[in-house]
Amino acid sequence: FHQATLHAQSPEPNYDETKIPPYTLPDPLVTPTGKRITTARQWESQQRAVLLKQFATQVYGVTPERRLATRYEIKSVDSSALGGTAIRKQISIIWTEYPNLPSLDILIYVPKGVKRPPVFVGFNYMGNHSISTEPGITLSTRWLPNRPDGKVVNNRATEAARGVQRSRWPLELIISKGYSVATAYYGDLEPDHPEGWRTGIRSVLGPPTEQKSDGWQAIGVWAWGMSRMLDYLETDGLVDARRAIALGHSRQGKAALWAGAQDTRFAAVIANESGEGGAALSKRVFGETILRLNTSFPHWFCPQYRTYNNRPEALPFDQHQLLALIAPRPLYVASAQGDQWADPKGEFMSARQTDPVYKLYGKKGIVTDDWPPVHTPVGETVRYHIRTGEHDVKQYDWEQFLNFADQQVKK
Ligand code: GTR
Repeated sequence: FHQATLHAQSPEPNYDETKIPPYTLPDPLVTPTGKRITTARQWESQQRAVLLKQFATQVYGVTPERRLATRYEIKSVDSSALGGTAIRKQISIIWTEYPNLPSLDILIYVPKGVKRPPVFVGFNYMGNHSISTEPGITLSTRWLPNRPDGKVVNNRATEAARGVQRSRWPLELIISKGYSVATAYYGDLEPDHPEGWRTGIRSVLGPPTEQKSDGWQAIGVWAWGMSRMLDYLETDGLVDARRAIALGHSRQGKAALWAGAQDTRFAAVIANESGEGGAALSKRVFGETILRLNTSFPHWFCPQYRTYNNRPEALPFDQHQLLALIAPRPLYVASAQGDQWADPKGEFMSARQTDPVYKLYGKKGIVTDDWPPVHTPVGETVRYHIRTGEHDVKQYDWEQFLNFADQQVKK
């Protein structure tokens, strides 16, 4: 995507702490007119809406308000999944006004013998069949990115694609801890390429052809989709939708944060290696930049965001304020040492900066400026860790997320 333009305009990514240009972060408790917020009530009545609007108009685009009419179709229920430990259910959200629009196909695992457990809600990258080798999972027939290993060819999954991302979804562990999982393929809503909108939700809701500078794009669509999954979960007696944990990795971490910021029904949010446009500070120029993000992925953010290409200092806010919009709900930001592109330290600093807002609610976030060493989670209601290894979701990450959920969500 536009590699020539990228090279013409942007220097090599910076990985040198001493070469970060000086910057100041806006205080989340100061309003744009300079007024200081001192109570949770003021935060909610004055600052929250202002910040939400800034992120909508400057970064992710405005989420359309129009509701699409839906019908939920139960496709399968298997009460002896995962060796008899779980119920596996597949549900399609059908957009009834638009019969040609692909359905959103949800896959749910619920531990047996647990009454209405909390539920992790998050998109997968390669189709529901990619999270487990269980043959009962419908093989996605949607557009998928081709794989060099030949498991996805001509943008279609083959039987060999079952379970290709199962290491990212340790279902046995999650189920054994008493949690359920609801996932769907993010491409059901918009295939992840610049022309993907033509077959997705944006073909009927706020298409680019009608778009203003603050028109929503793919990250906005995926965030919206998380809320639609939650709509469904609220109708399913098997899980407790009041304890739904929005979870996302990388680009889906960006979407999960934006979903959690807008939709306070999510009881907690987990952003794994979400990086630039997610948890990482934009003004801290390290790893990926706004310019690179908008150049590689022109379909992710609203057109207005491009005006900050190469000039993050002009942003009237930074991503710590997006994280603060999750308050007072539990928030987990996770990084990996091998993922410098996502600026692990910038993710930590951003999470740290939410502390004054959590304090308004009597909650403790991350109360240290010291970036912790690997494998040392820090913080209470807001938590952070960095692990060794590359950009991915690992067993280690899930173990921490589950501990966190035990303490902050399950109770
Ligand atoms: C990268 C992108 C990151 C992150 C990542 C991912 O190419 O630059 O912002 O979103 O993809 O989603 O894996």
